[in-house]
Amino acid sequence: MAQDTKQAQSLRDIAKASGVDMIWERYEGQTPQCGFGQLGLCCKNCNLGPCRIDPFGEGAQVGVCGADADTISARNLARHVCAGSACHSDHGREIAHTLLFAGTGAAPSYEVRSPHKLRILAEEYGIDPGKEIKELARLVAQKMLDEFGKQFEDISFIKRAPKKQQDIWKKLNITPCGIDRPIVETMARTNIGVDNDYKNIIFGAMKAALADGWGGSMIATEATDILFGSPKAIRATVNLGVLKEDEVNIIIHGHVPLLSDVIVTASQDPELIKLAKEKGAKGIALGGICCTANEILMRRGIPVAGNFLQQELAIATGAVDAMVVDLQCVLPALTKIASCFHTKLISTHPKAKFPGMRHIEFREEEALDIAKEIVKVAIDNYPNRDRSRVNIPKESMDLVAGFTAENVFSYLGGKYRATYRPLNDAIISGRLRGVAGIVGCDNPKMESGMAHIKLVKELLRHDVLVVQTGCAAIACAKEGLLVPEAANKYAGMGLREICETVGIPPVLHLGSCVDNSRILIACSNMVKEGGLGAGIDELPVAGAAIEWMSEKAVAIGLYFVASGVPVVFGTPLPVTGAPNTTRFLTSELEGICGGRWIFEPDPIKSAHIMIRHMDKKRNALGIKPAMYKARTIEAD
Ligand code: SF4
Ligand code: MSK
Repeated sequence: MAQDTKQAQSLRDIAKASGVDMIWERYEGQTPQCGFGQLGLCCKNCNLGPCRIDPFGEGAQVGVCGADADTISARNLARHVCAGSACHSDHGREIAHTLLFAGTGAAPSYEVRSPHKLRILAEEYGIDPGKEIKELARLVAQKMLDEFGKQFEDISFIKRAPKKQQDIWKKLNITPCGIDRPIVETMARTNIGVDNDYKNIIFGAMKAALADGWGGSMIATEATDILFGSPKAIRATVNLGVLKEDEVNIIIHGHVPLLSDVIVTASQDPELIKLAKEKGAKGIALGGICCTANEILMRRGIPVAGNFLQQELAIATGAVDAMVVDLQCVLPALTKIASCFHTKLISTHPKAKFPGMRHIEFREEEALDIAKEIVKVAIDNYPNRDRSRVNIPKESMDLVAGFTAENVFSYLGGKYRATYRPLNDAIISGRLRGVAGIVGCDNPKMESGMAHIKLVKELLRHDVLVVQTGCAAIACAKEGLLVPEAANKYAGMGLREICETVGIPPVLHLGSCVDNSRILIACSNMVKEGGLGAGIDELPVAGAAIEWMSEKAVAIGLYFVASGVPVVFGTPLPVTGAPNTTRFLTSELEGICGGRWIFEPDPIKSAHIMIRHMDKKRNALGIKPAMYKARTIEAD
């Protein structure tokens, strides 16, 4: 049994002894899960239904309105994409809004920490970058906010994509005009009696997904870099072992770093540290969960306590004095487990409240005062910790995070200038076979995080450089794959040579889920650098979200597919009861936009699908095959 699984099991046993089920038991309680739902064959889009299609061909083959399996499954998928795109893009809007506040002075806790990036963005938006910083912040933020409401004009960052991709999108009429509009339009066409052509519905969904990847998520990444600083490579620690026996432990969980960054500042306040000491603690320790963890990890070096599946486990350690949540990926079940321990749960966002959770509403204008109030709740709760029930797992691991599309390739050997030349040359020479993006959630349907880990190890030994975001990055970090030493242990000869020469890990942590936009930019930069074809679809690159669970992952998957990248999902999208929709997504799309979906639960087989794709692309480019044979690695 893997270390992480053992750790989870012992904390699950503790929860069980308190009579509380965790996500694994609740999943078991749902099995067998609804077959119609899994196949994408149920519809409740109107009150003529709910309807369902008989997958065995004996019962109804159309709903009351006449919609068949392909229409129903495509509409359901499109709605998932809209929800996922809306979620990430709304996150982007919030950060842009705070950037505006930083410019107007309405939110004194925020300032521009990366003026350099602000000036670059200003130039891109056609604003004179020589203006004073606050004015620039205002103007750039306003441009970003305007992107959401555009009606006819293409979103600005679409110009960052290679011309080939832009031309494909234009021809398919899926270039997003605005960010909100394609999402609303796609929701509208999934209504009863509107769009009934499964292909047309999926093209609509692609437009909404592109609005996220090249729009809302990209704005989230850029505005966060401007406000909180462009990340640089940074070493930190990961796993529940980062919790402290003798300090006030505060877990920050969610996605949007507006509050969590200020909590980091509040936790360093001498008055609050003094108060913590008066209560008997040695200090205040912060740890993150999910993507807000990734945000404060890569900019502030804050330890990561865990990924999605560890949120309940963290509370079961008995050592968390407060868990502060913003929004996204926060389980409503937290209130149940917290009721058995002393942990105070605090929701903070007006859009994300939880019955049974204390709500301290976050407002940017008073961010630091609110953050201090929250930290004080945790400190006051420290004396309530029952030492006899504290079980902090000993596992923790080092990791290096903080790579971006701008900095990664100066680390990769562009000593005097940030250039993609060393990367492209390494691929062209065959030292590197290709690049894989391994991203997304973890899922109780699989052994926690293990599918990511097995997939990544298999890719590494075949000389594939891996870039990661989200909970997948946290899972692999816990396994020790995100430190330079991992190259020696796991990488093939070519990848190892590169990593050891420049001192980087073979797996590069690029940030949170919205930072998948960094991967799009990195791919575009590889094309621009030259020698690897005219479009992203020609690159030897592939993606996987093998343990996906969120609708956001579906949106991410689709914007990569639409951008020319094949994407592996471990459990299929809920479309497989509809043969035409499935064939379109998993095969025909490749001839249209270069990317397609692959459904493969086995991580080793998944790795080989990705490797074969890279080899096929290398061959088409006319570049040499991979230089080295796969490295043989003894099972550890
Ligand atoms: Fe049934 Fe059609 Fe209504 Fe869906 S839209 S619930 S298939 S009648
Ligand atoms: S947090 S969306 S579980 S990656 Fe981004 Fe993790 Fe998936 Fe949430």
